Formats: sequence, structure tokens, C-alpha cells
Amino acid sequence: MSSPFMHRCLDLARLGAGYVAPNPMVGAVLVHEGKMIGEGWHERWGEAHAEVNCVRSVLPENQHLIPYSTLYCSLEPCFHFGKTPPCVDLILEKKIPHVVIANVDPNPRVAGQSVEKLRAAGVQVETGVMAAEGAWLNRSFFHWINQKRPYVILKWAQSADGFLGHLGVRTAISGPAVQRLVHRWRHESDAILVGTKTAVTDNPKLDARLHGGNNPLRIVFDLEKKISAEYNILDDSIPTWVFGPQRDGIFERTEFFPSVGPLQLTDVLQRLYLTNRATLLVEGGAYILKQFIESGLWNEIRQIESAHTLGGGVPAPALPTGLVLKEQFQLGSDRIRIFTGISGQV
Ligand code: AOF
Ligand code: ZN
Repeated sequence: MSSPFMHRCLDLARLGAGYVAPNPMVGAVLVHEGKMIGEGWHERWGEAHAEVNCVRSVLPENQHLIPYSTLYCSLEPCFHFGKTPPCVDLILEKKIPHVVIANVDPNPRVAGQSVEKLRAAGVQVETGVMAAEGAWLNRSFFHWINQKRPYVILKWAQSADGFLGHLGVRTAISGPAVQRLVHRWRHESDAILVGTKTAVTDNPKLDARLHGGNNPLRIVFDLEKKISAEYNILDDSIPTWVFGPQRDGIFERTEFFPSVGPLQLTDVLQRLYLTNRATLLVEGGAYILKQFIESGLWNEIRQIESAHTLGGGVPAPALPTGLVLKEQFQLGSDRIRIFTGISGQV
């Protein structure tokens, strides 16, 4: 069931992308007789929730309308005292008679209790309005809460003839518009991971400078100490985890995790989960992507395909079977396709 007001909530929610994780992105609007009199969203982790910002935005001359209005929220209002008081109590205090919700909050501290409390107080509550769109928007949060693991996005750019690049040489595949998009994806992720070869061949900074906003944690595998100190990833400018032996030198933001035995991707994911990181973006290269695909430890694939051919090089990973194409669009001469696994894996 589509609703223009819930649509607006979801658009507002999205403005929090990259700033609220591991919290969900949430938007709220207050509607009186078909007119919006307030709107707000959860803007930053630890700060006011969407409902609070929405109620605060109502102009003084409209405040008397609040007890006759409908509150649309993309997520069930919270029930708990977290960093802010419960939104459910704000709704009751403001005597809002009707609440429309996209998704019930899977957080065990909420989990339907606010819906019950509102109904018990005589508030009319509808749930499930644009629930699929809400669940897609907050797929990382839902996965992180329900599966106790970060949501893993595999990203790669390939030539029209299916190559990631020339062996051992930094190879430009996609155009400048895609580069900016990838920096947005980085900003929206909590961590980015690359393998040793990518760190050495491409020497990426793995920051979000072309977009701005937050830089995610950088993660690199360097089990055999092949990345020398001059590489960007070891510049200590951004929090970084290196899975490999400790290095000499003074590091303030770089942590080393010497591993005993072969590296377990599940250890990395567990460490991310425990440090409240809900989205991991894996940026290659071929070997690392294959490891994630073969172990089934992924949720989404973002494949960028250029219109140009390379004529040879490192082959792009084969797409797993049974994918669902969720979104596709063109940026310059590049095609972007976003897939999930057959179950949606959300
Ligand atoms: C809402 N409205 O806008 C959001 C909600 O640490 P806290 O206090 O910010 O609480 C975070 C939890 O609250 C989060 O895990 C999720 O269950 C819910 N998020 N709830 O009523 C909002 N962002
Ligand atoms: Zn709340």
C-alpha cells in the first residue's frame, strides 16, 4: 500500500544516511486534514529521534492541531529510554490520536511494545504501510539487529568484456560520476575492506573525500607484511584495522590483529558487529570478493560495468546464481546494477 506521506517519511529518513549508523534511518511527518504541519528525521547518532524533530518543527500557530493529526513514522516509535526518552511517550503526551508506521522496530527493546502501548491508550495504529520500502532502506540495521552480523556489500567495477583491471597495474574502469557515487557508498558504510593486492596495486586512500561526511573504518588484510609503510592505507590518517603482523612505528588510529592460522572472515564480521558497525563495503580485489562469495558471507552486490573493453586482465568474479536485481541505473557510460541474493538476504 503506497502512501505519499510515508513516501515523504522515507525520503526524510534517507537524509540521515551515513550519520546515524548503527541506528536505523527514520523519518516522520505530522498530517492534519491532508496537510503536512510538521516533519523531521533522525539526523545524527545519539541525537533526537525523527518523531521529536517532527513535533518540534510544527509552527506555533499550528500546535493546537497536533491532537487532531496523524503521525506517519517510517519505524515504530521507540519504547525505551536510550540516549533520548521514549518517542511513544511523546506521542501520548501530545495526544496524537492516529499513528501510521512502515516497519515495527526489530530492536528487542522496542519490538512491537510501542504499538501495544499506543493501542492500549486508545491511539489508532496502522503498521506495514510501505513496509517493503522501509525494510529495503534500513536493510543494514535489520540485518545487524536480526542476524547479529554486519550487512556485507560486495562492490566491483568491470570492463564490458568482464575484467577488473590489468594484473598488478592500477586500471581505471569507471568514470568520474561513479567515483563520486562510490565515495557516497563509503560514507554510508561503517567499514570498507580490501585485500593486500588492491592496497598495493591501487594504493587507495579508502576515504569519502569526493562526497564528504564520514570516513568509514578501513580494513585491510596483510598477513605477509607485503604493504610497505608508504602506502596510503598505513598512513594512520583514518581508523584502520590491519589483519596481519604488528608493525614498528607509532600508530594512533591503526590497529593490528596478528592472526594465528588462516584468516576467518567470520572473525572480521564478528569484530565489526561487536563494535556496532552495521554495514561493510568490500571493495576487492578478485581474491577477496571470491572468498566472500564462496563463503556465502555477503548480502548485496553492486556491480559497475563500463562500456569500454580491456581485452584481458584479471577476470571479474562470476555473479552467483539466483540473484535478484533490485536497482539499476546509468551514470555516464557506466551501468550500475544492485543485486541481492535470492532470499533478499535482508
Ligand atoms: C525512534 N525514532 O528516529 C529512531 C529510532 O540510542 P538511541 O536512544 O538513539 O536509540 C536507538 C534505537 O532506537 C535504535 O536501535 C532503534 O531501535 C530506535 N531508533 N526510534 O523512535 C527514531 N532512530
Ligand atoms: Zn525514539
